[in-house]
Amino acid sequence: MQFTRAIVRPPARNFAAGLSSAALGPPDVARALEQHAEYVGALRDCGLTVTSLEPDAEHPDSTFVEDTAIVTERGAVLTRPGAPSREGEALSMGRCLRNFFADLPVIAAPGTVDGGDICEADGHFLIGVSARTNESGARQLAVHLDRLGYSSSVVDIRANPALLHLKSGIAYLGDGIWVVDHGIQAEIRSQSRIVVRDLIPVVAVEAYAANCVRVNDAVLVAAGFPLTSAALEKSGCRLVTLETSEFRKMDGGLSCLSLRF
Ligand code: CIR
Repeated sequence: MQFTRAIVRPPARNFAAGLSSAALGPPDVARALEQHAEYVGALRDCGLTVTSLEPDAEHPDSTFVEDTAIVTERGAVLTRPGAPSREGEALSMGRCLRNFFADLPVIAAPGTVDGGDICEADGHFLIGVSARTNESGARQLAVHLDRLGYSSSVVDIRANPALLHLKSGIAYLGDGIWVVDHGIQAEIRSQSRIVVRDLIPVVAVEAYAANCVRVNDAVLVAAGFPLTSAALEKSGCRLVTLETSEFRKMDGGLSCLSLRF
């Protein structure tokens, strides 16, 4: 899919009050803002028009906009994020997305879905069931996607607590190219509805690098993971390397920082 737009939200001053299991210390908010600005610059360089929402200090995790919606070529679905402190983030995202999508179905309680658990591959959606996305949310999302003409299947990552979200461990780059964390390779290979032409394995010491993002003709990758970057380059990807240290401290990566459509 060729993207023309992205929605982002810079971190608020209390970004450090968000959820984290990373044990890497508190993020430096000024540095996070710089890294965010570089990320937005990279999206613009890829040809995207970027809508930047106001920072939202009521929701310190709200810079991770990806979790609040599933946006496709044919329509969007507003999620109900699985962490109670993040549930309210969907409200303002809904206001923004209604400018682009007349029909915006929502995931309803008791369902929960975090967008970070949803991975699209050529019209098929992998739905990660995780500590954040529950079975009710996955079922509701599958119905909404079916109405849009998309197929979907579930990948249960609950036995893999190192992965916060499905896309913490996998990325689809198009043309059958997958980037996959060492702990989830068998699960991805067993998915019968996707084409796996080239599986780029991510070794344990570089696990964070699995969260990379294809944006048109570029792949955004996190700085500091030479093995994964070398493997991606070997597969013919044009890499844009970005520093994400402050978002990593809050369990976030490159995909989480935008909705792309
Ligand atoms: C959270 O725990 O919800 C945030 N601190 C990190 C969310 C990262 N989002 C993502 O991977 N899609």
